[in-house]
Amino acid sequence: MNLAESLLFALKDHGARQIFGIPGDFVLPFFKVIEESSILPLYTLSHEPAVGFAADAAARISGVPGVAAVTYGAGALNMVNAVAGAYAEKSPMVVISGGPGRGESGSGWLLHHQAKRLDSQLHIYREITCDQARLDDAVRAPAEIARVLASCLRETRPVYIEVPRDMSMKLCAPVVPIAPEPVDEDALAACVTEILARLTAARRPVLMVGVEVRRFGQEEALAELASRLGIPVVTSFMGCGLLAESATPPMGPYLGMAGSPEITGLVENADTLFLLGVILSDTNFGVSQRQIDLRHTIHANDRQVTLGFHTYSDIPLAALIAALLARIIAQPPPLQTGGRRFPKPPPCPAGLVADDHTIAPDDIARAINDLMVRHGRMPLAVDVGDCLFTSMDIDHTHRVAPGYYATMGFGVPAGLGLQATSGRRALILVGDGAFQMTGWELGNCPRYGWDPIVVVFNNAAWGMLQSFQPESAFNHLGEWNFSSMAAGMGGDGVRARTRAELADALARAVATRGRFQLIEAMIPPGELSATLKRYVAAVRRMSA
Ligand code: TPW
Repeated sequence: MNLAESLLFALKDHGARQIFGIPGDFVLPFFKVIEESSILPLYTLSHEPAVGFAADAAARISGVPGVAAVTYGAGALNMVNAVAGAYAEKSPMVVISGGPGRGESGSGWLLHHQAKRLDSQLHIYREITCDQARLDDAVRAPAEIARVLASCLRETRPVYIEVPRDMSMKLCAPVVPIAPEPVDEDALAACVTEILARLTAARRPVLMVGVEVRRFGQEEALAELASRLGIPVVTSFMGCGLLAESATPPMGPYLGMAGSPEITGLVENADTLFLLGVILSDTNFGVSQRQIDLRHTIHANDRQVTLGFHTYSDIPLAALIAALLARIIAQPPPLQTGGRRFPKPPPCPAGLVADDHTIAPDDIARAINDLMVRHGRMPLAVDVGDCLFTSMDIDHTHRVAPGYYATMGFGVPAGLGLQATSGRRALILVGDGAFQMTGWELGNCPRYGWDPIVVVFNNAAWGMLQSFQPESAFNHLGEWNFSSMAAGMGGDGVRARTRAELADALARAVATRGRFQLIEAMIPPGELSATLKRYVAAVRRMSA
C-alpha cells in the first residue's frame, strides 16, 4: 500500500468515519487517494473554518477522531481558530495538511502559501495540537502515525499530520495501533478509596459532570454510577445535554448567578463537589454567586484526580469511572444522603402560546421543547450568542456547542458534521452575526443529502455585545433577509415574525425531509433570553 492509504486505514482503525476537507495543490495527491480508495467518505465544504468546525463536531458527537484535510498555508492557517477551539474544549480532531515536498525549498524562491519559514505552519500547529508528525520518511511514517493517533485518543485533543506532496504515493507499511498504557491499579484503588471516603462523609455532596465524560464515551457508565451513588447530578455549562439518554437525567446545567437558584444553591452549598470531566473555565464557573473553593472539591480531568491538596496522575477517566462503579457494586458505601430529598429545578419552559406576539429568544426554547415532545429529540448544534444561552432551557438532548472557547461560526458547519457522522438530522441554533460567517455552508447540503433545521435568531445585531455595551452603534448589522437566500442554496427558507408563525414554521420544517429548512426568527431589538439577561447582570455586578 502507499503512504496515503496507510494513513487512511489507520484513521479508520482508530474510529474515524469520514473526512471533511478542501483541497489545494499541496494536498491534491492525498485527496486523489482519498477519493479513489474509498477507505473513508470525503465531504468537501466551502471554507476551511467550516471544515474544522465540522470535523470537531463529528468528533464531539461520536467520541472518535474527526478528520479535517486541507492544503498547506492558506488552507491550514485558515483553520487555526477552529483547531484552537477543539484544543481548548478537548475534541479529538485530526488535522491533515499537505506540505512542500523534499527539495522544494532549494529553488531559492519563496514557495506560494509560505508564511515565514517553510515550517512556520508546523510551529503554529504545535501550539494548538497535542502531537505532530511530518510524514517525510515512508519507513518511519507508520510508527509516527500510530503515535500521533494514540495521542489524539489518549488526550482527546487535536493532532497534526503533515503529508508532503511527494509522499502520498510512496510505498508504506500498514500502521500498527499502539495499545493504551496500562493503568497503575494500586494508584487507582487508592484514589477510589479516597473519593468514596469523602463522598461517604459528605452531608451535601453533588456530582457535576463535564464534557470529558462524553469525549471518553462514559455517559452510560456514569449514569449508572450516579444512580448508585444517589447524589444529585448537575452538568457544567459546557456539559449541558450530557446524559440526555439516562433514565434519571441531570437536574440541569450549573450557571451560577445566570441559572436556576435551586441548582446554584445546591452546587455552591455542597460540602463535597465532585467535578467529573469538568473543564475549569470561566464560562463554567465565572459567574458563581459564591466562590467555589477548589480545595474542597474532587476534580477528575485531564487524566488527573485532585483532592484538596494532592493529585493522582495518570488516572484515565474511563478507568476511574469503571473502578468507582466496581467498588460501589462490591461494597455499597453508607452514604449520609440516604432518603434526602433534592430540590427540584423548575421544568424546562414549554407550551408556547402560538399567537400574534413578536418572538423572544425564550419563545424559541419553548417552541423547540414542544416540538421535541411531539416529534422526538433532535441533537443540537449551537453557535455563540444568545442562541447558546437560550439553548440552556432546551430539555435534555445531545448538543455540540463551543461553550468555553466561544468561537462564532461553529453552529452551521457543526450541524453538517453532526449529520454526516451520525446520520441524525441536526437542529442548528445560530445568531444572524454568526450566520454571516459560516451560514453559506448550507449550500453544500444538497450534494450530500443533509437536511438540518436551522433557526436563525435574527435580531439584526451583535446582540450579545450590545447587551454589554448598548451605546455602540457598530453592533447594528442591518436586517439581512436570510430566508430569501435559502432557495438559492437548495433549501427552504421562511421568516417568522410571530409566535404563531414560529410554531407553524417548525412544524413544517420537521415534516419536510431531504432539504435544509431555514427558519428566520425575527427578534425585536434588545430582546434577550432570561438566562443571558441574568448572565449580563452577573458579569456587570462582578466587574463593578
Ligand atoms: C469568531 C465576539 C461574541 S458574541 C458576538 C460577537 C461578535 C455577537 C454575536 O452576534 P449574533 O448573536 O451571532 O448575531 P447575538 O445573539 O449576540 O445577536 N468573532 C468570533 N467569535 C466571537 N465570539 C466574537 C468574534 C462575539
